[in-house]
Amino acid sequence: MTLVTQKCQYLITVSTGQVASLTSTNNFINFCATVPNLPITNGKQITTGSCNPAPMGSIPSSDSMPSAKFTNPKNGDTVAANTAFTISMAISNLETGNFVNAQENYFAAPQQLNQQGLIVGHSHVVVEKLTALDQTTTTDPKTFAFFKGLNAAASGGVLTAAVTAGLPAGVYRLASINTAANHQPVLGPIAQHGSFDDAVYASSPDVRSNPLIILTQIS
Ligand SMILES: [Cu+2]
Repeated sequence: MTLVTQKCQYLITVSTGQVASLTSTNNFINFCATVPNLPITNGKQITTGSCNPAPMGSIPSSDSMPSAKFTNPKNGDTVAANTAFTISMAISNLETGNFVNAQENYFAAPQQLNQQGLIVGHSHVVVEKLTALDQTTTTDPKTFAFFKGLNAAASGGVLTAAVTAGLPAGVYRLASINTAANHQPVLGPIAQHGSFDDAVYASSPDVRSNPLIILTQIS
């Protein structure tokens, strides 16, 4: 009942505090001309910012929205410190294994769908070190402990990434970045949807110096 009510409010009422949308008669084809302080996005990863005239592209139906769930490590798992392990993530409704040159074509083409109406793309995983599992401060996206583009197609619906050097002792957030082929985050057709990405929290304790942490984490 509550959910239905909230959904209807969202769809029907004009919420106070809404800001006016920009409007355009030509789908903003010249939008970047109105942002003269930024260079045009050119396929490179312009770290100082840019304006991208590429359209968002093809949007899947609500029955074909991607979803992902880590299968290793799972939320709350403990991983041995400084020991190789493999991240694995189940993924649905994404035609994985499609990635363009990230140095030449980053964000340079619209999202595309395959014959079945699924987004053509790939995924990435990123591991960020936290100060604690219940950290409430935001992280710095420029800093991470591990990052990997998952360029291979999923095998049996599962993507994998080898963390060959393992991770130092600590607590971490592991998150997915599910994207279209040109590395832009996937776009869905409706505002209210489940997450297209997953995030789990795992620790990599030092067995020798923190035996108590290990026992608490495992129990
Ligand atoms: Cu990518």
